[in-house]
Amino acid sequence: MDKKLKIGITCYPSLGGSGVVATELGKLLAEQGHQVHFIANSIPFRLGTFQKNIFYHEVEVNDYYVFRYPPYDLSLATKMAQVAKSQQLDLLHVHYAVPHAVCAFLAKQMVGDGLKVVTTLHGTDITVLAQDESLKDLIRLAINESDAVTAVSQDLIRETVELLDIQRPIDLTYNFIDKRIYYPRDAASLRRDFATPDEKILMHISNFRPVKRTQDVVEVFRQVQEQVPAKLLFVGEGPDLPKMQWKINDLGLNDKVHFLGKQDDIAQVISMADVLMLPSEKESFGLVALEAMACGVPTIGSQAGGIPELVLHGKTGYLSAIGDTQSMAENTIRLLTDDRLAAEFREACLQRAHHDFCNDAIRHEYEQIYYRVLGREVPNLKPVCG
Ligand code: GMT
Repeated sequence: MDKKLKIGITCYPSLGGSGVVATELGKLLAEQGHQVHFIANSIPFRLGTFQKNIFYHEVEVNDYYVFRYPPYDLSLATKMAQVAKSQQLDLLHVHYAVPHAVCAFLAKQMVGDGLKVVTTLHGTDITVLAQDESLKDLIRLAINESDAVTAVSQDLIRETVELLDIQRPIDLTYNFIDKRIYYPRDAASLRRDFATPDEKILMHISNFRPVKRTQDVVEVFRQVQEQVPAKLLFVGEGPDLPKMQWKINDLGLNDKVHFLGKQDDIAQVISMADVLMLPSEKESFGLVALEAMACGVPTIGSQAGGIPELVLHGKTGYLSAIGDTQSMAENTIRLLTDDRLAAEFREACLQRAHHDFCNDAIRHEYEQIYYRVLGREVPNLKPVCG
């Protein structure tokens, strides 16, 4: 019997942690010989070059003139059902509850019970959207009707259960990094473009939404650079960018802050940093902290959501209460002024990222869930984590 699966994956294809995880997972599954069909409104940005076993199906939206809002969700659900039928998919794995889990539920109604649905919750689909009364009941329905539900941290499972009064089991599947991509890169020459040899580099990478508290990054940096020669590098783009630029201007820090915009090769960029700043208000996991960890860079962050499950306080970074910029600045200064401590943290980061969040192990966990919902025996797919 052929034990390889045919899997449909839907995610947000543009910048964002959930899209990154979904795409990287799809690539790993394809490497294992599974057939992976991405169903989305554009090609996921991390998909990269051609890879065997990966297919892409674009959703086209009907923009008939009577529609004030073209019904993307309905077109997506229909496309999922069409692809499921034409490609004989075993299951749909949807990332982010709104609208993807709801669309998968509709697709299953069109295709029949043979099509299984696995939903992965990533964070704001629960922590923000499930608090919205206009969406709450729909999200609960989609979660309850999925054949399996996974979440990227214990904290997100807890919050899902509490906010939506969910009784069904939710599997914990942490995010992962691909060690073939995320390892400390030689960044010496790149570093020289931004900092002198005696200056340290603080970095923040995000989509600059209010939950990221980018103002805190600036405030921490203001305090740090008074005591340690340092530069601050921002990577990404988003709505809070103008506010930050004003603040940096007001503080007279223009010469010490660089904006790199969106970047593809995050491993190369992160390898320039001495610390990563993640002072978020909400963060179900904090994929960027894992990417930094895998490149040997510790995180200075908040205790929000799932961050403490990833960043070990005092070992692979330091965590403070949300908004406590003074404590974050003190911790940053401690790390930046003690070379032995910094070396210990770097080693602990590499060990933890490459052992505890290894791509093969997490891919295997997802495969076990797939075979379970299909009622099939799990083939022996032993993960290889070094
Ligand atoms: O954090 C973002 O703004 C993007 C967001 C997303 O939906 O892509 O990230 C969420 O999913 C990531 C991957 O699982 C997690 O690492 C992030 O912590 C989570 N973001 C929040 O919870 C705010």
